[in-house]
Amino acid sequence: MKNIDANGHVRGESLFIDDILTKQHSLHAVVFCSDIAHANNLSLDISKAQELTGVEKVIVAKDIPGENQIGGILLDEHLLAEDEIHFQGMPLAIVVAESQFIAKQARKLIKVNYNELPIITTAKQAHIKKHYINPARSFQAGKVNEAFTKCKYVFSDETFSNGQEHLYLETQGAYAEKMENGCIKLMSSTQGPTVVQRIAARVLGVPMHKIEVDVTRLGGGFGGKEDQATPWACMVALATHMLNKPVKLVLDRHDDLKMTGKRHPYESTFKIGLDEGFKIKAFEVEFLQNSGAAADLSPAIAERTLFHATNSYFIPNVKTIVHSCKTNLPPNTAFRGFGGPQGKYVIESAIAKAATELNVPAWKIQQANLLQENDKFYYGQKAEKVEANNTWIQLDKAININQVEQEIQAFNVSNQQHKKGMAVMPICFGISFTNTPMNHARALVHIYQDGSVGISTGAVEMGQSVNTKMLQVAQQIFSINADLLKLETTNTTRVANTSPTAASATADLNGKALMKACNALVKRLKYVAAEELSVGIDTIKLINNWVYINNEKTALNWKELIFKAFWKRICLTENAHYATPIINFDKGKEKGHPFAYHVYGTALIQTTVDCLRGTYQIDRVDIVHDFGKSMNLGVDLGQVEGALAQGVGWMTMEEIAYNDDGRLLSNTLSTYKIPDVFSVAKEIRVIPLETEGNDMAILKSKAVGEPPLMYGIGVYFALANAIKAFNPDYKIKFHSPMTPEKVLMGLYEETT
Ligand code: MTE
Ligand code: LUZ
Ligand code: MOS
Repeated sequence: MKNIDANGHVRGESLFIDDILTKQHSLHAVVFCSDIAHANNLSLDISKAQELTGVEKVIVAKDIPGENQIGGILLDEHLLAEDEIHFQGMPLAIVVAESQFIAKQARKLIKVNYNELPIITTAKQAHIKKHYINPARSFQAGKVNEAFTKCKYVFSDETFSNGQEHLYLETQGAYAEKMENGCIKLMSSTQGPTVVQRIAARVLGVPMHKIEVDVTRLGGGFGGKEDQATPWACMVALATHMLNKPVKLVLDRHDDLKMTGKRHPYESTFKIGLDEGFKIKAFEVEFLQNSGAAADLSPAIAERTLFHATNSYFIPNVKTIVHSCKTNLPPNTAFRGFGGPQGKYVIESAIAKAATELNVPAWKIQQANLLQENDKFYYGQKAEKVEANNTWIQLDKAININQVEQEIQAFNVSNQQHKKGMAVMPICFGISFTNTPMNHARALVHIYQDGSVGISTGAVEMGQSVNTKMLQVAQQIFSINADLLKLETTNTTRVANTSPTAASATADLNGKALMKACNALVKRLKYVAAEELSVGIDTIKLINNWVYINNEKTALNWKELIFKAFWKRICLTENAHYATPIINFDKGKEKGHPFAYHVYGTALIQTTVDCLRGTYQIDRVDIVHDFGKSMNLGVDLGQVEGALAQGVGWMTMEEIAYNDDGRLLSNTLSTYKIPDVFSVAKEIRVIPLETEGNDMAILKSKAVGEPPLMYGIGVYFALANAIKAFNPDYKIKFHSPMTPEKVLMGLYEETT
């Protein structure tokens, strides 16, 4: 099935927040934010702004009727600053006016006074001062210290991976309308409608039933709207509540870049120990997560970093610890991979370090340590249906790794200005929210009396085509034409208490709930058909819009069956609930079975560096990816390619820069470079691994949203290898992104 949004998107007819036709008397809000990163004794003079013609109100913290608190995991974040400012871009006031233009004019008239305080911008500075969000988490297995003493080789080093801007095409935004009895309807570009509902209710001091959240679709989220769509929705809710008029707030790109958190930068130190056969026997890491000024989702992200610290490898003795370091940056947040990429970057750096020191190709160490069936992950889960080796072997069959290496060596011998480098990148990513209680979903299905169907789930469409997948699930079970099916908006009054669309698990969770609802309806309809046709219920089948008795088509079709059922007063609506079975995790012991299953894959990346300029290109990426039995290969290939491009951007060119004052320097698209069509790989080949699939995945089609981003990590090491081919003095530094500037310096660095 084609992506059901394709036509609307191409024709520009799909609706996003800024496309909603505002009602008469609608107002427009802009956010006045802090220009400095840390201060107290804040006072605002809003009088000049209030006086400007067309301004309805300048809203500040003391206007909030409920709690000025938007924290999710920890209650540590104000919607609007009270006495203290914690980061540059922190919202201080909301200006509401007849037009966005007037609101922006008024914003310039606000005067602010404060007492500036010293700031912290890096995780390491915070760590030294023991400035943390919450207590550290540590996982371990085996006996690490003892194991290191027995290792033939032990290496250690430091790594840094930078943040990443989500750069969803649609910036953050929301629109609020006041309904009767003090109720508010919010249209929000959020991955978490229930998060928005819960926090908006808290801010207004009303029960959740007074807030309805409706989401049509997002122009991209990538994790950036899992938690951080909430403040803007709360702001319009607040403004509507106070002013009794509809209010719209859509951040312009500059405000969005400045005010929102990003992927967490990590500074880490590792120690890796190997035996003479290059088996990794011990691994130890200390992760310093730069969490920013408030918790947001940082503790959960830190946890997933620990889960993925060993990537696709089996290591018997492991000890990891993560500190969520509190700094004066905007609170960093979920971003595709959710701390997993940061964890994997470190183990891959450790392997690259060992490979350099031992003068063997890294891929030989990688291959020697791949996870095998029934190995235990170091957090206790037994590895089942492991595809680490399979994807590696299939890749090697499709493109002989050894041969590629030799061709590259031959090329490098005979070329001076250009050098090539390759790297293999295996991935292993756990599917489920690591917080077990979040793994549930619901679906609501109405069959209307004319036979058409309306489907509601808790899934939010954000480009990943989850709506198409939901439609496919229903179509398969009802066995009717797709044009009879419609995906409704995601709305908290139809499907309540939802987990956000995240963790790549949305299609699994909501799809399974939808499947249950559809199956229950089919059972009811079969009963009607059996009665109508005077046969046993077990003989009835619904196939391609028709009722069959065993394999014989009857004269009864879907529409007539529905109409008959309606007149028989049969309920044509069903609501179903799904909660992932089996999973559990004991946070006391830090052991358990947190994931429904894992997604595997292996990529081979080839790059060429221009050794005069430091510029480079990715020649090709070959991937064998474990889709299970993909229910929509077009969609899933799109996810792999998009995620790869995003991973490549993170590892090569996207350079978030804050100055010592905590001011974002990369605050425009001229100073923050993301991959375009010229910088993605010249050739990408994605080969689906042939497997039986996994019953915990929807229709055996494995989750695909986040895992392939981590193939991009291989590009860092492929480039480092190309530099090494030109400059034998080059010492690989594990400091991403590998920008052309860094490549150039590496090409010409000398041993000191
Ligand atoms: N694909 C598109 N086009 N746009 C997005 O915002 N978000 C990614 C991924 N793919 C995203 C995307 C992230 S971060 C996640 S968690 C998953 O989609 C969420 O959707 P799923 O659970 O349906 O895979
Ligand atoms: N969000 C979350 C996530 O709340 N928990 C998770 O485990 C997770 N994993 C990936 C992406 N978002
Ligand atoms: Mo994705 S980081 O789980 O929104």
